[in-house]
Amino acid sequence: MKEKLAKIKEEALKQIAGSDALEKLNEVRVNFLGKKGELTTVLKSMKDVAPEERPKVGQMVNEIRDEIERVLEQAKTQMETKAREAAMKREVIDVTLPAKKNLVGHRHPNRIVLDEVERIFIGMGYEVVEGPEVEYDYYNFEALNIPADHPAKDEQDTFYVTNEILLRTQTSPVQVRTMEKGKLPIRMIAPGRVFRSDEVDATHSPSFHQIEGMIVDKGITFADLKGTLAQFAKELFGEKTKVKFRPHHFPFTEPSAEVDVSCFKCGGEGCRFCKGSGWIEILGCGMVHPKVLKMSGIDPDVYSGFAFGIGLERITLLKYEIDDMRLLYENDVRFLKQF
Ligand code: 2U9
Repeated sequence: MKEKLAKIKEEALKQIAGSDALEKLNEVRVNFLGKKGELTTVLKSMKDVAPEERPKVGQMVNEIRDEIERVLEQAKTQMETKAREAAMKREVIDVTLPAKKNLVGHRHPNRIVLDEVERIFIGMGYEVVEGPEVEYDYYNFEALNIPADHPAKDEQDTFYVTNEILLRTQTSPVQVRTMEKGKLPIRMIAPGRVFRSDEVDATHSPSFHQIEGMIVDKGITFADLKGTLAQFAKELFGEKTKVKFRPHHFPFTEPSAEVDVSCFKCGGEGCRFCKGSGWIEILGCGMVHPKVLKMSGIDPDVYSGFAFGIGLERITLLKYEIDDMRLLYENDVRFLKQF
Protein backbone atom coordinates (compact mmCIF):
# COMPACT_ATOMS: atom_id res chain seq x y z
CA MET A 1 0.00 0.00 0.00
CA LYS A 2 2.82 2.37 0.89
CA GLU A 3 4.43 1.78 -2.47
CA LYS A 4 1.16 2.31 -4.27
CA LEU A 5 0.71 5.67 -2.48
CA ALA A 6 4.29 6.73 -3.26
CA LYS A 7 3.68 5.92 -6.93
CA ILE A 8 0.49 7.95 -6.97
CA LYS A 9 2.33 10.93 -5.46
CA GLU A 10 5.20 10.62 -7.93
CA GLU A 11 2.82 10.42 -10.90
CA ALA A 12 0.78 13.42 -9.68
CA LEU A 13 3.87 15.60 -9.20
CA LYS A 14 5.13 14.56 -12.64
CA GLN A 15 1.86 15.51 -14.28
CA ILE A 16 1.81 18.86 -12.46
CA ALA A 17 5.35 19.63 -13.66
CA GLY A 18 4.28 18.76 -17.23
CA SER A 19 1.18 21.03 -17.19
CA ASP A 20 1.34 24.16 -19.31
CA ALA A 21 -2.18 25.49 -18.75
CA LEU A 22 -4.63 26.02 -15.89
CA GLU A 23 -7.04 23.51 -17.46
CA LYS A 24 -4.37 20.81 -17.34
CA LEU A 25 -3.77 21.51 -13.63
CA ASN A 26 -7.47 21.17 -13.04
CA GLU A 27 -7.46 17.80 -14.82
CA VAL A 28 -4.67 16.63 -12.51
CA ARG A 29 -6.66 17.79 -9.48
CA VAL A 30 -9.75 15.86 -10.64
CA ASN A 31 -7.77 12.73 -11.57
CA PHE A 32 -5.98 12.44 -8.23
CA LEU A 33 -8.04 14.29 -5.61
CA GLY A 34 -11.55 14.27 -7.12
CA LYS A 35 -14.48 12.07 -6.02
CA LYS A 36 -13.36 9.30 -8.37
CA GLY A 37 -9.70 10.29 -8.15
CA GLU A 38 -6.89 7.84 -7.42
CA LEU A 39 -6.27 8.96 -3.83
CA THR A 40 -9.96 8.81 -3.00
CA THR A 41 -10.12 5.29 -4.42
CA VAL A 42 -7.31 4.30 -2.02
CA LEU A 43 -9.22 5.73 0.93
CA LYS A 44 -12.28 3.76 -0.14
CA SER A 45 -10.28 0.53 -0.09
CA MET A 46 -9.14 1.02 3.55
CA LYS A 47 -11.33 -1.90 4.56
CA ASP A 48 -8.76 -4.20 2.90
CA VAL A 49 -5.98 -2.80 5.14
CA ALA A 50 -5.22 -4.48 8.42
CA PRO A 51 -6.90 -2.53 11.25
CA GLU A 52 -3.58 -1.70 13.00
CA GLU A 53 -2.20 -0.29 9.77
CA ARG A 54 -5.16 1.92 9.03
CA PRO A 55 -4.15 5.05 11.04
CA LYS A 56 -0.75 5.05 9.41
CA VAL A 57 -2.07 4.60 5.92
CA GLY A 58 -4.71 7.24 6.62
CA GLN A 59 -2.06 9.70 7.73
CA MET A 60 0.00 8.98 4.62
CA VAL A 61 -2.96 9.58 2.35
CA ASN A 62 -3.57 12.92 4.10
CA GLU A 63 0.07 13.96 3.77
CA ILE A 64 0.14 13.08 0.08
CA ARG A 65 -3.11 14.93 -0.49
CA ASP A 66 -1.71 18.01 1.23
CA GLU A 67 1.51 17.80 -0.75
CA ILE A 68 -0.32 17.47 -4.12
CA GLU A 69 -2.60 20.40 -3.13
CA ARG A 70 0.42 22.54 -2.23
CA VAL A 71 2.29 21.79 -5.46
CA LEU A 72 -0.88 22.35 -7.52
CA GLU A 73 -1.42 25.72 -5.84
CA GLN A 74 2.21 26.69 -6.39
CA ALA A 75 2.06 25.75 -10.10
CA LYS A 76 -1.20 27.71 -10.47
CA THR A 77 0.29 30.86 -8.92
CA GLN A 78 3.35 30.57 -11.16
CA MET A 79 1.21 30.26 -14.26
CA GLU A 80 -0.93 33.23 -13.31
CA THR A 81 2.10 35.41 -12.63
CA LYS A 82 3.62 34.46 -15.96
CA ALA A 83 0.36 35.25 -17.82
CA ARG A 84 0.09 38.65 -16.09
CA GLU A 85 3.69 39.55 -16.94
CA ALA A 86 3.14 38.59 -20.59
CA ALA A 87 -0.05 40.69 -20.73
CA MET A 88 1.73 43.70 -19.22
CA LYS A 89 4.49 43.41 -21.80
CA ARG A 90 1.97 43.10 -24.60
CA GLU A 91 -0.23 45.98 -23.44
CA VAL A 92 2.51 48.48 -22.75
CA ILE A 93 1.50 52.09 -23.57
CA ASP A 94 4.08 54.52 -24.87
CA VAL A 95 2.90 57.79 -23.33
CA THR A 96 5.52 59.72 -25.32
CA LEU A 97 3.86 58.92 -28.68
CA PRO A 98 2.21 61.93 -30.40
CA ALA A 99 -1.58 61.99 -29.91
CA LYS A 100 -3.96 61.01 -32.74
CA LYS A 101 -5.39 64.08 -34.49
CA ASN A 102 -9.08 64.47 -33.72
CA LEU A 103 -10.74 64.99 -37.11
CA VAL A 104 -13.95 67.00 -36.71
CA GLY A 105 -16.64 66.84 -39.40
CA HIS A 106 -18.22 69.94 -40.88
CA ARG A 107 -21.71 70.74 -42.09
CA HIS A 108 -21.84 70.95 -45.89
CA PRO A 109 -22.32 74.60 -46.96
CA ASN A 110 -25.69 73.66 -48.51
CA ARG A 111 -26.72 72.20 -45.14
CA ILE A 112 -25.65 75.38 -43.30
CA VAL A 113 -27.80 77.54 -45.61
CA LEU A 114 -30.77 75.12 -45.48
CA ASP A 115 -30.59 75.01 -41.65
CA GLU A 116 -30.70 78.82 -41.62
CA VAL A 117 -33.63 79.01 -44.09
CA GLU A 118 -35.57 76.36 -42.11
CA ARG A 119 -34.90 78.25 -38.86
CA ILE A 120 -36.29 81.49 -40.36
CA PHE A 121 -39.50 79.90 -41.71
CA ILE A 122 -40.10 77.72 -38.64
CA GLY A 123 -39.86 81.02 -36.71
CA MET A 124 -42.74 82.32 -38.86
CA GLY A 125 -44.88 79.25 -38.10
CA TYR A 126 -44.07 77.14 -41.18
CA GLU A 127 -43.72 73.36 -41.18
CA VAL A 128 -40.91 71.48 -43.00
CA VAL A 129 -42.42 68.77 -45.26
CA GLU A 130 -40.63 66.22 -47.46
CA GLY A 131 -41.86 64.02 -50.31
CA PRO A 132 -40.74 61.45 -52.89
CA GLU A 133 -37.95 62.20 -55.41
CA VAL A 134 -39.52 59.77 -57.92
CA GLU A 135 -42.90 61.22 -58.82
CA TYR A 136 -45.92 60.85 -61.08
CA ASP A 137 -46.18 63.17 -64.07
CA TYR A 138 -49.48 64.30 -62.53
CA TYR A 139 -47.92 65.72 -59.32
CA ASN A 140 -44.87 67.19 -61.03
CA PHE A 141 -46.63 68.83 -64.01
CA GLU A 142 -50.36 68.39 -64.51
CA ALA A 143 -51.52 69.41 -61.01
CA LEU A 144 -49.30 72.49 -61.37
CA ASN A 145 -51.05 73.70 -64.50
CA ILE A 146 -48.06 72.80 -66.67
CA PRO A 147 -49.63 71.70 -69.99
CA ALA A 148 -48.57 68.62 -71.97
CA ASP A 149 -46.84 70.74 -74.62
CA HIS A 150 -44.83 72.84 -72.12
CA PRO A 151 -41.07 72.88 -72.97
CA ALA A 152 -40.16 71.74 -69.40
CA LYS A 153 -41.86 68.42 -70.18
CA ASP A 154 -39.43 67.72 -73.01
CA GLU A 155 -37.15 64.71 -72.51
CA GLN A 156 -34.24 67.10 -72.92
CA ASP A 157 -35.18 68.68 -69.58
CA THR A 158 -36.80 65.89 -67.57
CA PHE A 159 -35.56 62.42 -66.61
CA TYR A 160 -38.42 59.98 -67.29
CA VAL A 161 -38.62 56.54 -65.68
CA THR A 162 -41.74 55.55 -67.64
CA ASN A 163 -44.31 57.59 -69.54
CA GLU A 164 -46.00 58.51 -66.29
CA ILE A 165 -43.17 58.35 -63.75
CA LEU A 166 -40.22 60.75 -63.57
CA LEU A 167 -37.56 62.26 -61.31
CA ARG A 168 -39.19 65.39 -59.89
CA THR A 169 -37.95 68.60 -61.52
CA GLN A 170 -39.15 70.75 -58.60
CA THR A 171 -40.32 70.12 -55.02
CA SER A 172 -43.83 71.48 -55.88
CA PRO A 173 -45.37 67.92 -55.86
CA VAL A 174 -44.90 68.00 -52.07
CA GLN A 175 -47.23 71.02 -51.85
CA VAL A 176 -49.77 69.32 -54.15
CA ARG A 177 -49.75 66.19 -51.96
CA THR A 178 -50.19 68.38 -48.85
CA MET A 179 -53.13 70.28 -50.39
CA GLU A 180 -54.81 66.98 -51.39
CA LYS A 181 -54.87 65.93 -47.73
CA GLY A 182 -57.39 68.75 -47.26
CA LYS A 183 -56.13 70.09 -43.92
CA LEU A 184 -56.19 73.89 -43.93
CA PRO A 185 -54.62 76.35 -43.40
CA ILE A 186 -51.25 75.26 -44.90
CA ARG A 187 -47.98 76.92 -43.95
CA MET A 188 -45.09 74.81 -45.25
CA ILE A 189 -41.68 74.71 -46.81
CA ALA A 190 -40.56 71.76 -48.95
CA PRO A 191 -36.80 71.44 -49.24
CA GLY A 192 -35.24 68.66 -51.29
CA ARG A 193 -33.34 67.24 -54.22
CA VAL A 194 -34.62 67.81 -57.74
CA PHE A 195 -33.44 66.60 -61.15
CA ARG A 196 -33.12 68.20 -64.56
CA SER A 197 -31.38 66.85 -67.61
CA ASP A 198 -28.71 69.58 -67.66
CA GLU A 199 -25.07 69.41 -68.69
CA VAL A 200 -22.64 70.01 -65.82
CA ASP A 201 -20.96 73.42 -65.72
CA ALA A 202 -20.15 76.13 -63.16
CA THR A 203 -23.84 76.98 -62.65
CA HIS A 204 -25.70 73.78 -63.68
CA SER A 205 -26.00 70.23 -62.41
CA PRO A 206 -28.45 67.39 -63.26
CA SER A 207 -29.25 67.16 -59.57
CA PHE A 208 -29.60 70.16 -57.27
CA HIS A 209 -31.78 71.34 -54.38
CA GLN A 210 -34.76 73.60 -54.03
CA ILE A 211 -36.59 75.09 -51.11
CA GLU A 212 -40.17 75.83 -52.01
CA GLY A 213 -42.67 77.43 -49.70
CA MET A 214 -46.43 77.80 -49.69
CA ILE A 215 -49.19 79.26 -47.57
CA VAL A 216 -52.91 78.66 -48.17
CA ASP A 217 -55.52 80.31 -45.97
CA LYS A 218 -58.52 82.63 -46.12
CA GLY A 219 -57.61 86.20 -47.14
CA ILE A 220 -53.97 85.72 -48.16
CA THR A 221 -52.84 88.55 -50.48
CA PHE A 222 -49.79 89.64 -52.44
CA ALA A 223 -49.02 91.99 -49.52
CA ASP A 224 -48.52 88.91 -47.28
CA LEU A 225 -46.13 87.49 -49.88
CA LYS A 226 -44.12 90.73 -50.04
CA GLY A 227 -43.93 91.10 -46.27
CA THR A 228 -42.92 87.47 -45.73
CA LEU A 229 -40.15 87.49 -48.36
CA ALA A 230 -38.87 90.91 -47.26
CA GLN A 231 -38.54 89.61 -43.69
CA PHE A 232 -36.90 86.39 -44.94
CA ALA A 233 -34.33 88.37 -46.98
CA LYS A 234 -33.48 90.58 -43.99
CA GLU A 235 -32.91 87.56 -41.75
CA LEU A 236 -30.82 85.69 -44.32
CA PHE A 237 -28.75 88.53 -45.79
CA GLY A 238 -28.83 91.24 -43.10
CA GLU A 239 -31.20 93.84 -41.61
CA LYS A 240 -30.44 96.48 -44.30
CA THR A 241 -31.44 94.18 -47.21
CA LYS A 242 -34.11 95.56 -49.56
CA VAL A 243 -36.26 93.46 -51.91
CA LYS A 244 -37.49 94.22 -55.42
CA PHE A 245 -40.31 92.32 -57.14
CA ARG A 246 -40.13 92.10 -60.96
CA PRO A 247 -43.15 90.77 -62.91
CA HIS A 248 -42.58 87.26 -64.28
CA HIS A 249 -44.55 84.23 -65.44
CA PHE A 250 -44.96 80.74 -63.99
CA PRO A 251 -47.82 78.40 -64.97
CA PHE A 252 -48.59 77.60 -61.30
CA THR A 253 -48.79 81.17 -59.94
CA GLU A 254 -50.75 84.26 -61.03
CA PRO A 255 -49.54 86.94 -60.71
CA SER A 256 -45.90 85.82 -60.60
CA ALA A 257 -42.68 87.64 -59.80
CA GLU A 258 -38.95 87.24 -59.51
CA VAL A 259 -37.33 88.73 -56.44
CA ASP A 260 -34.02 90.57 -56.26
CA VAL A 261 -32.26 91.59 -53.05
CA SER A 262 -30.03 94.64 -52.68
CA CYS A 263 -26.43 93.48 -53.05
CA PHE A 264 -25.24 92.34 -49.59
CA LYS A 265 -21.61 92.97 -50.59
CA CYS A 266 -21.82 96.62 -51.67
CA GLY A 267 -25.17 97.54 -50.11
CA GLY A 268 -26.64 98.42 -53.52
CA GLU A 269 -23.91 100.76 -54.77
CA GLY A 270 -22.89 98.38 -57.55
CA CYS A 271 -19.84 96.13 -57.45
CA ARG A 272 -18.19 93.22 -59.26
CA PHE A 273 -20.35 90.82 -57.24
CA CYS A 274 -23.71 92.24 -58.44
CA LYS A 275 -22.24 93.09 -61.84
CA GLY A 276 -22.65 96.79 -61.17
CA SER A 277 -26.47 96.65 -60.85
CA GLY A 278 -26.72 96.74 -57.05
CA TRP A 279 -29.30 93.88 -57.17
CA ILE A 280 -29.06 90.07 -57.02
CA GLU A 281 -31.84 87.70 -58.11
CA ILE A 282 -32.62 85.11 -55.41
CA LEU A 283 -36.03 83.52 -55.98
CA GLY A 284 -39.31 83.25 -57.87
CA CYS A 285 -42.79 83.54 -56.36
CA GLY A 286 -46.44 84.36 -56.90
CA MET A 287 -50.05 83.85 -55.81
CA VAL A 288 -51.04 80.18 -56.19
CA HIS A 289 -53.03 79.87 -59.46
CA PRO A 290 -56.79 79.33 -58.78
CA LYS A 291 -56.72 76.36 -61.18
CA VAL A 292 -53.94 74.76 -59.09
CA LEU A 293 -55.94 75.18 -55.86
CA LYS A 294 -59.07 73.77 -57.54
CA MET A 295 -57.28 70.69 -58.96
CA SER A 296 -56.17 69.74 -55.43
CA GLY A 297 -59.65 70.16 -54.00
CA ILE A 298 -59.40 73.65 -52.51
CA ASP A 299 -62.11 76.23 -53.33
CA PRO A 300 -60.32 79.30 -54.82
CA ASP A 301 -63.35 81.47 -53.99
CA VAL A 302 -62.79 80.82 -50.28
CA TYR A 303 -59.05 80.28 -50.04
CA SER A 304 -55.98 81.92 -51.56
CA GLY A 305 -52.28 81.42 -51.14
CA PHE A 306 -48.78 82.35 -52.17
CA ALA A 307 -45.82 80.19 -53.13
CA PHE A 308 -42.13 80.71 -53.78
CA GLY A 309 -39.15 78.70 -54.99
CA ILE A 310 -35.49 79.13 -54.10
CA GLY A 311 -32.53 77.36 -55.69
CA LEU A 312 -30.50 76.29 -52.63
CA GLU A 313 -27.16 76.03 -54.45
CA ARG A 314 -27.56 79.51 -55.89
CA ILE A 315 -27.93 80.98 -52.37
CA THR A 316 -24.98 78.93 -51.06
CA LEU A 317 -22.72 80.08 -53.92
CA LEU A 318 -23.75 83.71 -53.33
CA LYS A 319 -23.40 83.63 -49.54
CA TYR A 320 -19.94 82.09 -49.57
CA GLU A 321 -18.71 83.70 -52.82
CA ILE A 322 -18.08 80.29 -54.40
CA ASP A 323 -17.66 80.65 -58.18
CA ASP A 324 -18.22 77.04 -59.28
CA MET A 325 -21.20 74.84 -58.32
CA ARG A 326 -19.18 71.65 -58.92
CA LEU A 327 -17.24 72.35 -55.70
CA LEU A 328 -20.47 71.66 -53.79
CA TYR A 329 -20.70 68.08 -55.12
CA GLU A 330 -17.09 66.88 -55.11
CA ASN A 331 -16.83 66.52 -51.32
CA ASP A 332 -13.16 67.47 -51.32
CA VAL A 333 -12.34 67.83 -47.60
CA ARG A 334 -9.93 70.68 -48.35
CA PHE A 335 -12.99 72.61 -49.58
CA LEU A 336 -15.49 71.35 -46.98
CA LYS A 337 -13.32 72.03 -43.93
CA GLN A 338 -13.46 75.77 -44.64
CA PHE A 339 -17.08 75.98 -43.48
C1 2U9 B 1 -47.78 74.76 -55.82
C2 2U9 B 1 -48.11 76.02 -56.26
C3 2U9 B 1 -47.13 76.94 -56.56
C4 2U9 B 1 -43.53 77.28 -56.48
C5 2U9 B 1 -42.72 78.36 -57.13
C6 2U9 B 1 -41.05 79.38 -58.15
C7 2U9 B 1 -41.98 80.36 -58.16
C8 2U9 B 1 -39.68 79.51 -58.72
C9 2U9 B 1 -37.58 78.47 -59.14
C10 2U9 B 1 -36.60 78.94 -58.14
C11 2U9 B 1 -35.24 78.65 -58.63
C12 2U9 B 1 -37.11 77.10 -59.50
O1 2U9 B 1 -34.88 76.16 -58.58
S1 2U9 B 1 -35.37 77.16 -59.41
O2 2U9 B 1 -34.88 77.24 -60.74
N1 2U9 B 1 -38.92 78.42 -58.62
O3 2U9 B 1 -39.32 80.53 -59.22
N2 2U9 B 1 -41.49 78.25 -57.55
S2 2U9 B 1 -43.38 79.86 -57.43
O4 2U9 B 1 -44.87 77.51 -56.72
C13 2U9 B 1 -45.81 76.59 -56.42
C14 2U9 B 1 -45.48 75.34 -55.98
C15 2U9 B 1 -46.47 74.42 -55.66
C16 2U9 B 1 -48.85 73.78 -55.51
